[in-house]
Amino acid sequence: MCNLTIFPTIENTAGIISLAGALLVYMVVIFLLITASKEEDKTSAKHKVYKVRSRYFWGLTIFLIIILFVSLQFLPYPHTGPKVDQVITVVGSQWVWKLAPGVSHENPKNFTGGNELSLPVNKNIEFIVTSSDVNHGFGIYNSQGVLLTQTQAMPGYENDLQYEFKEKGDYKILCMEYCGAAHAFMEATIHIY
Ligand SMILES: [Cu+2]
Repeated sequence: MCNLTIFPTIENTAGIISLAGALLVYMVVIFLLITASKEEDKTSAKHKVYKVRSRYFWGLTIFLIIILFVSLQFLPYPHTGPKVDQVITVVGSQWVWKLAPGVSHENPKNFTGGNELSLPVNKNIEFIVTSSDVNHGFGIYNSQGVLLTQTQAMPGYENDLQYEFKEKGDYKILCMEYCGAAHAFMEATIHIY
C-alpha cells in the first residue's frame, strides 16, 4: 500500500504549501536567533519573533482566502489519479453485502448483486459503496486477515474506493461498523484471478 509516487492532487499541493510555510517560519526564527546580538535581552528577541509571526499569520490568512476564492470556481473538482479499469457497485444491508459490476442507478433497496465476485489481478478497481439501511464499514481483508483498504457504506451517499489487487487469491469483505445483531456474519468474497 506504500506508494511514494506524488500525484499533483489538491491534498498534495496543500501539503507541500503547508510544509513550505512551516519551513519558512522555522528559518525566520533561526535567522533571528543567529542575528540577535548577545547584549540584546530575551524580551526584545521575543518581540521580534512575535512581530514576524503575526505578519506571517495575516499574510497566510489573506493568501488562503485568495486561494479559496480562486479554487472554488473549479468545483466540482475533476477526478484525477490513475485510470479506472473496472467499476463495482457495492451495497451494504443488514446483514449482507451485495456486489455487481458497473454503476447502478437502482435504488439501493432494490439493488441485486451477489456476495461473491471475480476480478482481475493488477487492475485498478473502483468500488462505489453505499448502504440501503444503516451505516456499515466496507473493509477488504487478505487471506491472512490483514485489512487492506476500507471505506464507509452510508445510506444516501456513495463513497468511491479504488484498489488494485496485487496478488491472486481470495479476499474477504467484512463489516467494520457495528450494524446490529448479525453484524459479525456480514461477509462477502472477492476472487482475484
Ligand atoms: Cu456491520
